[in-house]
Parts: sequence; C-alpha cells; structure tokens
Amino acid sequence: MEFVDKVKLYVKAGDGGDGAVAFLREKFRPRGGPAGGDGGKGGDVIFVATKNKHTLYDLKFQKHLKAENGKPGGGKKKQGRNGKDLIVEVPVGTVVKDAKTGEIIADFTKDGQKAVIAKGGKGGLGNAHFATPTRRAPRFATKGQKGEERWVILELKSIADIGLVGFPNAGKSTLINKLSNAKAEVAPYPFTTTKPNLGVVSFNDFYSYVVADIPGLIEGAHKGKGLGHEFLRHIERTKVLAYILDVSDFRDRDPLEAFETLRKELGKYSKDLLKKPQVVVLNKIDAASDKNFLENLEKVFNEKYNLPVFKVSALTGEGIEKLKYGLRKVLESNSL
Ligand SMILES: Nc1nc2c(ncn2[C@@H]2O[C@H](COP(=O)(O)OP(=O)(O)OP(=O)(O)O)[C@@H](O)[C@H]2O)c(=O)[nH]1
Ligand SMILES: [Mg+2]
Repeated sequence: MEFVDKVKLYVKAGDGGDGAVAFLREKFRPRGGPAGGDGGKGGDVIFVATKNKHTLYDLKFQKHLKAENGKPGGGKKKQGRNGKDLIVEVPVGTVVKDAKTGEIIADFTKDGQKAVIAKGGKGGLGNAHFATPTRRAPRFATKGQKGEERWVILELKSIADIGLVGFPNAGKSTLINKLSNAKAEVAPYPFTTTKPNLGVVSFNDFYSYVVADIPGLIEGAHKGKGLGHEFLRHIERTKVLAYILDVSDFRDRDPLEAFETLRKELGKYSKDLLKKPQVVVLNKIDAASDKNFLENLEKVFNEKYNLPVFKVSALTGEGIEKLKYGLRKVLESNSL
C-alpha cells in the first residue's frame, strides 16, 4: 500500500560573499600592495535521507529553506567566512523534483544518502588577485555569485507500518480515526470501507508510523467472498498486523473464533502474512458488560497465542493512548 505525501518547497542556497578592495597601509610602506581578500562561498542546501522519519509532515511548516550567505572578504587578504550549509532530513523513499520542469533531482533510497539540492554561490575574488606587474594597484574586485534557488516538489511513497485486519463492523475505521489523522467513513453496517484508508500516527518527538485500515474480511475472503482478498495485497508489505476484534455485548461472533477465522483467511492468501509480528486489539469495551469474559479472553491470547492484547474503545478513546505507544514499541523492537 502506498501512501503518497507531497510538499512543495522553495530552496535557496547562500550567495557567495563579495571580494574586497583594500590596500596594505603599513607604517613604512605607505603605498603597499593590493590586499583585498576573497568572499566566502555560500552554503549549500543539502538533503539527507533518514530511516527515522516516515512523513514529510514537518516540512509542511517550513516552506522556505535558505542556507547562509558567504561573508565578504576583508583587508590584509582576509578570506570571508563560508556560509553554513543547510542540512534537511527527509525520509528514505523521498523523490525530489524540480517544480517547473518535473526533472528528478534526487531519489533517496538509502539511509544516509545525501544530495545537494541548491548549490551555494562562489565567493568573489578580492583585488589582491588582480595585481599584475603593469597593474599594481587594481581598484576592483568581483562580486560573489548568487546561490541557486528553485521550487522543488518532494514526494514520498511509503508503505503502511501497521495493518488493521478484522471482520466488517469491528470498528477498524473508527479506530484509525481515533489513532491517526485519517478521516475514514464509519457506519453501523458491514462493508462500509471499500478502499484502504491510511493514517499517520505522530508523536511529539517527530516519530511517526503509518496505519492502514483495510476493508473487512469474512470467511471465504481468500476465494473472493465479501470484498475478497484483493486488499490483502496491501497488507503484504506492512510490518505488523493488528487484529481488531469486537468484544461488545452486541458482537456478531465469538472473538476467539473471529481471530481463528481471520488467521485462516490470511494464511490461505499467504503464509508469510502469519509470520509478521501481531497484536490483538479488543474493541468496544465501553459496551462490554462481562468483565470476566474480557479477562479470560486476554489471558487466552497472552498465554495460548503469546500475543500482546490491547483493550480499547475506539468510540470513547479509552485505551487508545496505550495502544498508540504499544504499537510504537512493537515497531521499534522489530525494526531492522
Ligand atoms: N460502542 C462502540 N461502538 C463502536 C466502537 N468502535 C466502533 N463502533 C461502532 O461500530 C460500527 C462499525 O464501525 P466501523 O469503524 O465502520 O467498522 P469497520 O470495521 O471499519 O467496518 P467495515 O468498514 O464495514 O469493515 C459503527 O457503528 C461504530 O460507531 C466502540 O469502541 N464502541
Ligand atoms: Mg471501515
């Protein structure tokens, strides 16, 4: 499942500093030679790919990225300081295009990969460079070059980290809406979701992961029943599967049975799906009056299946924070 995120940014490299016009004025050399130093180079705008970032979200808030200008040259052949490069982190999977021409400037496929997106201007030359035997006191220097500037488009094609699987009506869409920035349609009948929804779950420290809500699965899905198995293709590349099970008093089926059926359907589609790290989410606890039943269920999942269990209400928000951090922990402990 691909989640395309897009931002348009203006990048401007630093201008080169101007070269200086200056002459040596020393006590015993009243007519010293030309001594204007060169200007410093403008800073580059450099993008670096990182695997610790999963969205372009934070770049949406800083549309103008500028590197520092170089400083002008000084007297006594003093070279101006170079402008600092501006380093911008982007997630692995980001493609950078020139906004005007559509030309691909960089395609970040590896962690740590770097590319100069706008090159800093060269510094101008001070007049010390222009002295010749016949022109001993040149009164000119050159200006620094302008830094490159352009509008670029960043596109990120990322894959969902967590796939939500469950029977229709289990509350998957309600859950993704509570957990992330998604706005999935919710309704009190099965097969509401017909296309996958994606949502980004973000944290204060800029860590984030992507969750996918796929259409509900039913028995026989692997043979095309219900909305079929086409959507399972989308969760093949997710890292973790979360089984969403309805535990309310008005549930359609026993949660353990639901879990077994879902696993069977996934397994018939691809054995690899069953090898992914998994968690169980017992949903609709706000409408579950039998606490013993819930406790037992949790115990079975913990002990028989050795799976972490989260008890939540996607409707009221109960347990959602715990789930949010719990999924992060699972992802972090399974990250390669
Ligand atoms: N009481 C209660 N109802 C919930 C909870 N979560 C979801 N629901 C309700 O369950 C119904 C189905 O919710 P959806 O989020 O559409 O379920 P879904 O799993 O996405 O369903 P499909 O898209 O059809 O597969 C809606 O009426 C929701 O309001 C919950 O935690 N508590
Ligand atoms: Mg849905």
